[in-house]
Amino acid sequence: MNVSSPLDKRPYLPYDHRMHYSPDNPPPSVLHAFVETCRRTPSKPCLSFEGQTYTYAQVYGAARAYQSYLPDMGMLPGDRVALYLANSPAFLAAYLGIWMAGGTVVLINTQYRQVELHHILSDSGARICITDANSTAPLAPFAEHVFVYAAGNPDGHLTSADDPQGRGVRWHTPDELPAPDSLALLAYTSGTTGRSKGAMLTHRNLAANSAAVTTAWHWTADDTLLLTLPLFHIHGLGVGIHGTFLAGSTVDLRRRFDAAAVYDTLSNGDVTLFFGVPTMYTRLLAEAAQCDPHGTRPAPPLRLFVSGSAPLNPHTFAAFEQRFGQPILERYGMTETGMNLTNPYHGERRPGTVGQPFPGQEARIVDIQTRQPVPPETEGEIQVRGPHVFQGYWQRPDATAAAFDSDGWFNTGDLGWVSSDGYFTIAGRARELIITGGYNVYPREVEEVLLTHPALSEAAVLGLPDTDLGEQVVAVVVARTTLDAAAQHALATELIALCREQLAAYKKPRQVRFVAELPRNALGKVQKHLLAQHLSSSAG
Ligand code: MLC
Ligand code: AMP
Repeated sequence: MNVSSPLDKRPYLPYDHRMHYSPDNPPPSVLHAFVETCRRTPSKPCLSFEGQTYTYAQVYGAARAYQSYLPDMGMLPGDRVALYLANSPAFLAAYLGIWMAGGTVVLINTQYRQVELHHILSDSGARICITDANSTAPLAPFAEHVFVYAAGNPDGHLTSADDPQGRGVRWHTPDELPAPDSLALLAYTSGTTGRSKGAMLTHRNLAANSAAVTTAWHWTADDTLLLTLPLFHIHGLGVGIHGTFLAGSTVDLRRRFDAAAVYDTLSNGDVTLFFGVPTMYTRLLAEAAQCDPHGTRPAPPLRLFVSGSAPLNPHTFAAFEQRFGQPILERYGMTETGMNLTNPYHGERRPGTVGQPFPGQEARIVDIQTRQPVPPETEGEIQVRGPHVFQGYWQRPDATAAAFDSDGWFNTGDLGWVSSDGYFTIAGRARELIITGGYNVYPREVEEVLLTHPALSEAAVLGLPDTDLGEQVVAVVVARTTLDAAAQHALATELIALCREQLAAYKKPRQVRFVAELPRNALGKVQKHLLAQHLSSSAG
């Protein structure tokens, strides 16, 4: 699809220096918005992390250092540069620095291991991978193909954090920053074939989405976001960080989610926004019940709680409202599109639904077979369209063509329906996908690893309901020989360890069940719904 080269000086509309971005007036890029905030309010706190606060000028300075250094590492404008970094100030500096140098960021989950790393590094063609001192080991096998650079301080803090006021800084001018239609991100999203695909998002896509999100949620420079989501996925990065930069606000960034620490921070009144996956909300409720069994403490004084990445159980919604004094705002998004649908900021937040299109975007339901729009209350596939939708899959014209219809609607692969008053409900998935604690697992990828074990003849992976994670990964396997209970137990342990070694740890099966054969339909396809029914009725 049409992705221009970086820094190509293509003309674009001048952006509004008053910084009231909106879907009608998005910045050319998130980087433009960031630099504009730096220029206007250099000494404003941008980021706090483990006891240290960094101003916008300090983050800018650290990003600029990457911009200068990357060419010394051999980077050329237009290169893809991989980030394999945990949440830290260094992540943000490297991220912005790659953009300043005209590069495309390739996001990699730090839990990824050999199978995923091999695929993403070779598919993206990244020649440089920025990591931290703690994460270099899994990259060792790839050191011949990518230049592995361990960023700054081992603890992820910024090394060049002098000049908090940004005195003496010459800020980038807008025309020194990437062109809106150049490629900002390659975000890998697991594919139905087991091979993940790089979703190509331009600077324009990201800026448009963030302008819609900040407008819909009334996000302003006065906000402080508590962010515990990982930055290598679109929820933490595209919603949390890009929104912070567009609004010119502050982020309290954590290395990871810790229910006790989050509950504590929410209660002390220093933050105004919290974004999480449903598992975080169920864990926060459990934490509140433990710390305040009678519910006598005042509700945390936050402005907004947002949930997404997986379905929020209406019971969790109700329990949270009762305990925390406000309804969670549920929204729906995807790596390929950023955020698509949202419950309203003002107005009814309807449990079990994901609300309506963000401003400046469209969404509709089409019949699975005919691909024609269906009336309200009728189930079909959700399609979305707008300036936030990605440009296609990296070097996968086949997959790109299949993802869009001739009018430019993107097929999300999610099933749902819309009420007569315009609220969308997600009813299921057209593709095989397990969502566990907000992370996506494609069964095929796990099955392929399981089947490398010589003791197995067949394997099927599926998701079963889980009170903490929403769904848990379960493997159903057929052994080549009959095994007694002890041998089954030993093999199950081996299989889990095999997946743990080859794949991200959250993809490993939590249970392995042995069956004599897998149920198949007349075409030979494994009938996973029958397996799920069977396992649910014989749980244990
Ligand atoms: C961690 N583990 C998981 C898991 N997270 N297993 C299954 N599902 C998960 N989600 C495993 C670890 O690998 C580890 O395995 C063990 O559980 C304990 O790890 P942990 O680090 O203590 O986990 P914890 O901190 O409890 O993490 C749970 C969590 C986390 C919910 C906080 O999973 C999380 O941050 N999820 C958010 C994911 C996210 O950002 N998704 C957005 C994608 S973008 P072992 O073997 O080491 O013991 C998207 C678009 C959109 O979806 O709409 O937003
Ligand atoms: P990813 O590919 O990691 O970007 O995950 C995107 C998928 O997460 C979507 O296609 C949905 O299946 C799911 N998802 C995101 N938000 C929600 C939500 N609020 N409710 C249900 N599913 C969601």
